[in-house]
Amino acid sequence: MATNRTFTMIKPDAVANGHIGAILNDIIADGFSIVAMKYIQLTKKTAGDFYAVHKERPFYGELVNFMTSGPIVAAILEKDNAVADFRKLIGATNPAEAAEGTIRNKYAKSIDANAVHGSDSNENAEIEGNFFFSQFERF
Ligand code: DGI
Repeated sequence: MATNRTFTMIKPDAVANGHIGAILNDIIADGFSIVAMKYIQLTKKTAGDFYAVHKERPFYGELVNFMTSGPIVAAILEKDNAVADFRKLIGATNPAEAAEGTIRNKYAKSIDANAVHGSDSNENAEIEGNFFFSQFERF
């Protein structure tokens, strides 16, 4: 399997609840290495652009409000089969349906405040990583 990259955010709920360290630990323990990382608060414009694919969904406004409600950690991660393995590590979108031991099962409370983002394809991983990081910010 080829080594590739995925993009993640530790969302405002997980940051506010003090889970940054535990989540990074789980990510590293699962074999991912950190290629880029930053601690920032999204603006409405940035969050709106990032989630533009969901613009027509009923929860779009709620999603943008939530994602701008506090700081996040954004990161690019590397591992063999990174996109699929990371989706497995974080679990289902709705934490009530996330498998035991997954990050969303352990640290998330609701479908909107679901602790972490993980890219859903190699193509989106590339687009999302480029959205947040310049070539001088990745290693
Ligand atoms: O790829 P995922 O993050 O697992 O899920 P997604 O791409 O379908 O949705 C992106 C985010 O939008 C998700 O992490 C949380 C939010 N979301 C998805 N479905 C709902 C939702 N938020 C609310 N309030 N209600 C939903 O049904």
